[in-house]
Amino acid sequence: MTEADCIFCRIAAGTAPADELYRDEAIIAFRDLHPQAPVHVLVVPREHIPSLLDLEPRHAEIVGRLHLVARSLAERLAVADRGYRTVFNCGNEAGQSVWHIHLHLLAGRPMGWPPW
Ligand code: DGP
Repeated sequence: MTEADCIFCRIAAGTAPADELYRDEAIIAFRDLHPQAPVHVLVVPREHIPSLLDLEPRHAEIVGRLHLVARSLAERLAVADRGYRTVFNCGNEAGQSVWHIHLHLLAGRPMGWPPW
């Protein structure tokens, strides 16, 4: 998969559509196309990092910032007080289907545990 083929790179570049909620120089966030909860947002680094297995020490700040953006969106979308879940899926058995890391922000319904 090249960056030109990556749907999240295309959304970040503005060449594919998305219901965008946040954008800065390093991060974008947009609503998931197949929402699994009333609020389901993907928080995505603009850099093409295929999976958590590809993280390097230099990514420490951006990974931290993904969580700060998720928290800020949870507050903006008025779900922070009730509770929300953040998830990275890594690899096939975890259900990763888009090979560009993304933090799921899910909220708006009770969440079970463990996830299936
Ligand atoms: P994961 O399975 O963890 O790799 O999550 C990928 C998510 O991305 C999945 O919930 C569906 C979503 N998704 C896939 N393609 C698109 C797209 O083109 N636009 C948007 N907004 N979401 C997408």
